[in-house]
Amino acid sequence: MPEWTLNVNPAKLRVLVSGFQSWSEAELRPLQDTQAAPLMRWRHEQGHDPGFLPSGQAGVWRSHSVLALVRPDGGGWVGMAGDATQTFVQWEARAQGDHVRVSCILEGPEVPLHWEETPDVIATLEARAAELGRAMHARTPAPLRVWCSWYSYYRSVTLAAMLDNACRARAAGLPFDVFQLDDGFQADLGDWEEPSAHFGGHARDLPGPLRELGYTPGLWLAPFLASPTSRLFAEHADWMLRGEDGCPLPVGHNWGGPYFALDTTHPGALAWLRELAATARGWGYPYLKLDFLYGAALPGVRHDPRVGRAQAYRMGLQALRDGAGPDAFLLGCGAPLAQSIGLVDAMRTGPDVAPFWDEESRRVWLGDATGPSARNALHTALSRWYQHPWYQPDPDVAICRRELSLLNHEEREAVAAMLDVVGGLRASSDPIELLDGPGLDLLRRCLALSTPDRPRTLTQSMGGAVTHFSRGTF
Ligand code: 9PG
Repeated sequence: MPEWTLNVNPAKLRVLVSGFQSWSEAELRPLQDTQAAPLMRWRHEQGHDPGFLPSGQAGVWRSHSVLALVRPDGGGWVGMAGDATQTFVQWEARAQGDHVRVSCILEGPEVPLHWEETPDVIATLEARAAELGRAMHARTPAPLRVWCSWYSYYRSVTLAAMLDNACRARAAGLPFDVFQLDDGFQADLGDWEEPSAHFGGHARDLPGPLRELGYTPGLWLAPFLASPTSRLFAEHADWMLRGEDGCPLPVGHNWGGPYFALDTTHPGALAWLRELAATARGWGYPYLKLDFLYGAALPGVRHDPRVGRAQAYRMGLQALRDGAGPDAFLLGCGAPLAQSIGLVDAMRTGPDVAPFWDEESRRVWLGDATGPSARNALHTALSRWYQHPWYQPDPDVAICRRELSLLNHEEREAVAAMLDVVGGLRASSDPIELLDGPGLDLLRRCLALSTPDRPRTLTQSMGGAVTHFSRGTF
């Protein structure tokens, strides 16, 4: 295990960390603070790497792929993985008396590791992140403007609501590129081809009318998951990732109970994934939001024990890419961050936005900042600004409506401004009929993409925003 000792006073340093996957926390904090360790052990898998949990000790910080220590003058140290196709690179910084110890665990084959002192942490982080992006053949297509059903209709979405919103958006001249159907259209997790009872149609009924309105159809899938009640699980229990006890491993808790994940080293599961993505494409969806992808990257017992979890994850994602086609636009969500480079076009880089600012009970008292809130989403997405060269970031939706929301005027404006700072995808979930004049104006501002000369100055403002967090603004 590579280790370094820095003769520097820990009290003077801040540490920049980034968690396992989209929803895991990323932040810049005083090194002597305590990294939040979630108290709800049964929820760990959803936001944290169960193989590398925060220690919960003051002065000990853990981070995936990237670690930076920042001095007050902006100089410091940067650690970065040189490759993530088969390896998880897990950093730890530990304050010890008058020095700091940094170590790095490689889970998977050896990869080049960059660990260096620099007079300019921001510049070095960006340069190293760009190198990792190039090494893994990152895809960074043009960003898209997306309407997504989740943050207003949640699982009750209907075909009629999708069409109503698309018609109203067209009539109002709202410049969306994609209309994306989220969770709720399917009978069960894994049974994607059967509609839910309430949807009022089939997912394949939507693309035709959307195209006529001038929008690209988008579809949500959690392709690596199977619920215990699904036909997929009943017919192919042998395709599931297993625990040491040989039983299918529960990989999270949502949709009213625990759920399982596919073992993406199983040839049957891989063929099924290719077929699923090809089917969605065949229904008319060239934009796929692939959610809960972390499930295939968890530690567990696999059909092919020689394949590590990072490689297994990429085999599953590659099968989806092969089925969807090279020109499909794939948005990763709930996905291991560095391990997805080159296979997705865009990536959610924080937890879900919610129509309220903060949920202090879960964040502070339960030590879990991976839950939905406007605060958690912005805090995390902003702290990953240097990941731009890995894919288009998706900082999640703006909320412009006043109905069905607890956000006040300042909070709505703050979300909109921060999304603009993050850049990448622009998205909204607002039912168009709930938007009054000021709401429509705010939405139009949110959908205005950054001009091409923006990133350089943005980078500077991002550095400023990140510095802000450490003063406790968020
Ligand atoms: C659909 C949603 C939306 C959303 C995604 C994702 O930990 N959890 O239980 C958990 C549940 C849902 C969730 C994230 C975490 O949201 O980010 O945009 O697609 O799924 O179910």
